[in-house]
Amino acid sequence: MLTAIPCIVMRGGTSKGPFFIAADLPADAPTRDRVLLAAMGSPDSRQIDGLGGADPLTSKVGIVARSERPGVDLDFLFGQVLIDEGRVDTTPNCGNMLAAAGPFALERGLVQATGGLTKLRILTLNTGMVSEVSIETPAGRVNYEGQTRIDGVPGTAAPIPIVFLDVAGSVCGSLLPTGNVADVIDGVRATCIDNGMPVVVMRAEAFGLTGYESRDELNANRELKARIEAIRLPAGRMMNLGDVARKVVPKMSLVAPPRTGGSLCSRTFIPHECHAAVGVLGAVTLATAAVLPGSVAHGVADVPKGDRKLVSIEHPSGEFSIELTTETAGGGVTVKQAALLRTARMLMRGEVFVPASVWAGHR
Ligand code: NQM
Repeated sequence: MLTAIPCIVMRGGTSKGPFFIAADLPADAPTRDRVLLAAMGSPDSRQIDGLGGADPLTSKVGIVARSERPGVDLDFLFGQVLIDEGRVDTTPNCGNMLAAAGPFALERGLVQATGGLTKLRILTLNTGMVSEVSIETPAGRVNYEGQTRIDGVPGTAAPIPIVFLDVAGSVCGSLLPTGNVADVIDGVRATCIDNGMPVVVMRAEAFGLTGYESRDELNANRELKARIEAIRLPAGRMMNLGDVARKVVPKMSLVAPPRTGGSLCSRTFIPHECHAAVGVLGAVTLATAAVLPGSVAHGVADVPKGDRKLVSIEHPSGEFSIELTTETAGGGVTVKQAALLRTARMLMRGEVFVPASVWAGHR
């Protein structure tokens, strides 16, 4: 016997995965996670018995509900479904999947369109982050087609601007959770920072790299991965994340001077595979590191002046621009707001089937 669960497969930014209405899934988290693992086909390196794409960027799920909180339209829970392990990690945010949460909610009637542009305030339950997402809704329907290009996705689509309102210390409790703008971990200078995503920023040079290597080249470098993990484990403890051996944060970013006219070049391990581009909040956090005097990134970044600036993070498949609003006082810099553009697309609408032995459904 199989249990059918309604879902829509959405691309959100440079990620994709099935989106569910929270009430369509089991209420208790362990059963919910077993259902998600069965739906995605984990654990299995090919995810052959499920919807997962056998890549961290396509092994993600979104769970959405109408919010009961004042001033918030939707609650969004992001799940990173591990591929080789039978686990769902809900510790971090995902700004890419977030871009698809609003269109999904409109498609499923959780919220109604308000004129040609629908602005939704979405609470990401993973970290308590609120963002304002704008979706084109001419004649009350989500418009997916448009002229916005984001690197890592072919073609163009309708823009989905996202404004992050308060992301400092999203998972770690503070922007610089070690209390320092730079530390030395296992002999490598590192900035441990969380402005939406816990990230350890290090110079590519410290690993004998240029920082311009391809994703495939870096993914094939086992020695490098072992070296990075040896730094990640103590960094996780220093960042108030405890034992991170089985967590997908902190992400590990290797940075170098910009090479294609941007502000900072990056290669980010999420945390064991190199990202094809860069995560949304990973990019916000890297852009923040780039403007913080004394950080590992600041020394190599080329950032525009002024308190409202576009910081362009170069990555393996292009660049990602973040508009930062900063405040400079007493020699210190504070990031007040980060804004960026994503796109999303509805790919498939239907039901996913999981064995009834995993969950028999709501009765
Ligand atoms: O940083 C990948 C992605 C992400 C997360 C990752 C993300 C973010 O590109 O906000 O979007 O860092 O695991 O989807």
